[in-house]
Amino acid sequence: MRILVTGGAGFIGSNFITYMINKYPDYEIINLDALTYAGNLENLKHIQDHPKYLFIKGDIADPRIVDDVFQRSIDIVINFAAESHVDKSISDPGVFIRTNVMGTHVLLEAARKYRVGKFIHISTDEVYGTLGDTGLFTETTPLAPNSPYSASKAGSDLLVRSYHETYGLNINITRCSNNYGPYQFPEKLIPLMITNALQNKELPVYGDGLNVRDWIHVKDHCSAIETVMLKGKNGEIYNIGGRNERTNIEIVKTILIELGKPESLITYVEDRPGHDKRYGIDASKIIDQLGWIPEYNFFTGIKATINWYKNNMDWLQRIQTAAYQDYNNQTCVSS
Ligand code: NAD
Ligand code: TDX
Repeated sequence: MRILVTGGAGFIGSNFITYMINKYPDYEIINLDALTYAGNLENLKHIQDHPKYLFIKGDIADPRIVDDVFQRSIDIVINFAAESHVDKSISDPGVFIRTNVMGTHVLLEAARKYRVGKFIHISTDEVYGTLGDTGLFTETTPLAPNSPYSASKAGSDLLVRSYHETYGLNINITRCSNNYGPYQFPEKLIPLMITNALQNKELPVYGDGLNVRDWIHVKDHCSAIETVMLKGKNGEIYNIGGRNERTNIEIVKTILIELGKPESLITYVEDRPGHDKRYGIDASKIIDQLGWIPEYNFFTGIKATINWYKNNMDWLQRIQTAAYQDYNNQTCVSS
């Protein structure tokens, strides 16, 4: 079994590769990643010399590189590669369209040409837009993305769907809620707040802090993707979530308490434009039909995550000083 993971140097992709290499030592994993600012090969230092793991530096939107990679007889593609930060999509949407929409199209064309066995597209609950005070997103909730990021993800989802309907490509789309855990780039809420609190800097909370996100530990997301890989029904979409809805301010206060830092570090700042009020995932399809079971309790998971960042300040500082990019340059092999 040879699996192509795209975007494997990022937060979820690197956790997924580690999870799979440990659990399936006979599977071969190729990690194709462009090493944007969000790609960090230090996340995979522990397996860089593993005989079943190969890193290739390359852009999923480059048809030549992608074609080269697909000549290696790929059985399954798992597409994590994306621009993933909503705030960046507001200030610079173009790169989101290029990577998330056009890059996915390049991968789909190669999957079609080389008759890949399965194409799993890692998407997000943000494609459904926002919820009011009640209700949950199901797989049939209409798409109503509100940011350039979520619109580009919705666009890629629809392309993936069309390659199933038109060309018979074996596909699954997964839509997961907000992930937390080790190796998340410190631009996202939880690692940013932990980093700032550890360094006694202000914690910028958007608007009133009452927006709600549905948090899941990244390892539960990895096991859900594994489940879809093994048991997902051709053409199906699966929502993934841990039923852990929290307001942002609750998350921030939990971090401050755990780190023993004062609430005076909290600073309310101007709200994010188009800020989705609430996400909540109904994951009953993957649970009932495929037997996936999330394992992490939110309070133990978040405490372990806070401790991970506290104990890995060198990892954080190497991002802050850009030293991780030197490591990337020394380690990578271009296609
Ligand atoms: P991330 O930003 O940490 O990592 C993205 C990775 O993709 C990086 O390694 C980057 O170098 C790589 N990449 C970017 N552009 C590329 C390109 N053109 N070609 C090849 N590689 C490229 O993102 P993440 O948080 O790990 O998210 C991974 C996937 O999961 C994304 O598709 C995202 O939309 C989805 N997702 C994320 C969350 C979350 O909470 N983080 C939740 C649901 C879904
Ligand atoms: O500094 C901040 N202050 C703040 O109040 C940041 C970075 C965020 N926030 C708020 C905005 C959101 O309500 O916290 C919440 C979470 O923000 P992000 O970490 O940026 O995540 P979100 O916008 O919810 O999107 C995330 O989840 C779905 C990921 O970034 C996406 O890639 C994923 O698809």
